[in-house]
Amino acid sequence: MNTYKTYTERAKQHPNACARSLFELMERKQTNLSVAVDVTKKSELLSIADAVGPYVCVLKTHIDIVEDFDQDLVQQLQALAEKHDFLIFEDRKFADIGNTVKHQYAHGVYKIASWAHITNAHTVPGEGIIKGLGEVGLPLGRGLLLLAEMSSKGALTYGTYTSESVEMARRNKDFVFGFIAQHKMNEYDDEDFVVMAPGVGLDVKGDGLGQQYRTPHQVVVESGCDVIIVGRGIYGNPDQVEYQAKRYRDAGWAAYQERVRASSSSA
Ligand code: 5BU
Repeated sequence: MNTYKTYTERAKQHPNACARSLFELMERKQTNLSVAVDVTKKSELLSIADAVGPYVCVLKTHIDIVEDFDQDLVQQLQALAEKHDFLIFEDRKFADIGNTVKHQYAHGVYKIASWAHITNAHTVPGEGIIKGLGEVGLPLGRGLLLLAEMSSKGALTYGTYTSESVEMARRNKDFVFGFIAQHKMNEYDDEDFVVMAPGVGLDVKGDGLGQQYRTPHQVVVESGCDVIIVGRGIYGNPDQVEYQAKRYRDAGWAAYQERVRASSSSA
């Protein structure tokens, strides 16, 4: 089934509050771009977040790589999220038993649940990981993405692993609103998982460490993903951050519009 609704239509119908806010924000700002800001200095993270802020729906962090992390960083990130109207996604990739991830999500140095609207988890430990994270995240209105497919070469996330991950999401729709994946994951007319896809680049095909890049057109039009995640393609050259953010925003949005047009003309 290859019909695609607009983000606005999906916002109106989606049962998950986090997905609704994301779709509304994407349409309001006309962007399906998420920037992955993988830098190790607080000042650099904040300055890139401020520069790309107007062009993104989601800012993706790896907070544990920031050498001078402090609570002020979190407050400033939250202020930028307000200023520019974006959601914060901590790409924590939780991967332990429910009881452990609960603490990793709520406590420790980072207190991720207190500031990240979205986080993600591997499904390798089984469904307890979703239950554990949900005990912390659900009361705060947070949303969870499951890692159904990775972008890197040789990843073991395929076949039964991926389909069982989708089954886990189906059983936990109150908290899980989608996937990190490389393809659209919906199988039924009444389901609407958000797919955020990393491994997006317009200029190179890989990074020599296993990453594999596809274009926004391949990701959004051909594979039906909803949000493109771009890291080094945007912040790799410090002089071009804003220019590249705009370029990827335009490419991602054009791909989305093409998909909607193609879908309405074939309906
Ligand atoms: P890049 O610089 O565009 O290659 O960064 C990609 C980001 O997405 C980086 O933060 C990764 O940790 C993240 N990522 C990924 O590349 N592939 C995956 O399958 C998952 C996350 Br899950």
